[in-house]
Amino acid sequence: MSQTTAWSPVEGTIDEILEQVSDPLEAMRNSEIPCVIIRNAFPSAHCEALMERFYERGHLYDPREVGERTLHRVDIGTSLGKHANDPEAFYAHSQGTHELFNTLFEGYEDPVATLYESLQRLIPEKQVMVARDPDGRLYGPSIFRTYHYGAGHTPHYDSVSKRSKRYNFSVSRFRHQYAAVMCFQNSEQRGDTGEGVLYRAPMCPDFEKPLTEKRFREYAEETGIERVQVHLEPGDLYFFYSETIHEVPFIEGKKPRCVLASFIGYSEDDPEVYLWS
Ligand SMILES: O=C(O)CCC(=O)C(=O)O
Ligand SMILES: [Fe+2]
Repeated sequence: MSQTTAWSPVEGTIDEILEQVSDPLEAMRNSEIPCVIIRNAFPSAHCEALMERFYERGHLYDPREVGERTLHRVDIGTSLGKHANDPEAFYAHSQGTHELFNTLFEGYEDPVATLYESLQRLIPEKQVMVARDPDGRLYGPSIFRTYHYGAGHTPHYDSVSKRSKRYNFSVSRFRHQYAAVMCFQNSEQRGDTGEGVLYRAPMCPDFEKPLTEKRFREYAEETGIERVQVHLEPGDLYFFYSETIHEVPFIEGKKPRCVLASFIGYSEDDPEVYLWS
């Protein structure tokens, strides 16, 4: 990669991406590129139809109109972060997600399979699989996350081992963590809001203070850290190094943003690559 190239996503079909960068995961880890975007990885018409199905079957709803009527992210799937303190409940919930996903996509292509197969094609030398514990119990494979008005993520990084220190989970064995995110529905886009932002900032101790003080965005501006916003259409799938600082500026407008997302555990010298959510 030439040093003079702007820090911008490598995108296109999987073949087009691999022509430009032979080891995309390494290029992301080294901050040579922010992410790869597989355009039209999944049919956008299937995203729309599945979104309707999620509402019809009650998996998706406006959190301000249901239950406690408080704003929160609506998830379809299992989140390790939410269940980490209760591994038994986590594996039981994960099993429920596998059962749900077995029938949820009937009549359409399976977006979780698309996500896994796409990663497998990017790293053909590895075995891409659902994360599992030593007894074979599976983690949730992927999760639909729906962000309504006011929801998002402030700048952060994700690492089960380095940040969350969840050494009791098998995924902590991997040296690196990535994320795969497929757009299912965009919010009304207003400038800066509603779509993911990546900073050219693999986590380092200097960032702790601005992150905890919730002023990383200002810090990045002051110190000249590059940032890119990732513009996606339904069916586009992007991969990034989740140990680099990233955010999802809070959603505006009536229409929620919905994505399908998995984390990825990867080590250079480990033939297996685990995915979970
Ligand atoms: O939804 C996104 O674009 C990124 C969400 C996020 O922070 C993650 O997957 O780690
Ligand atoms: Fe994240």
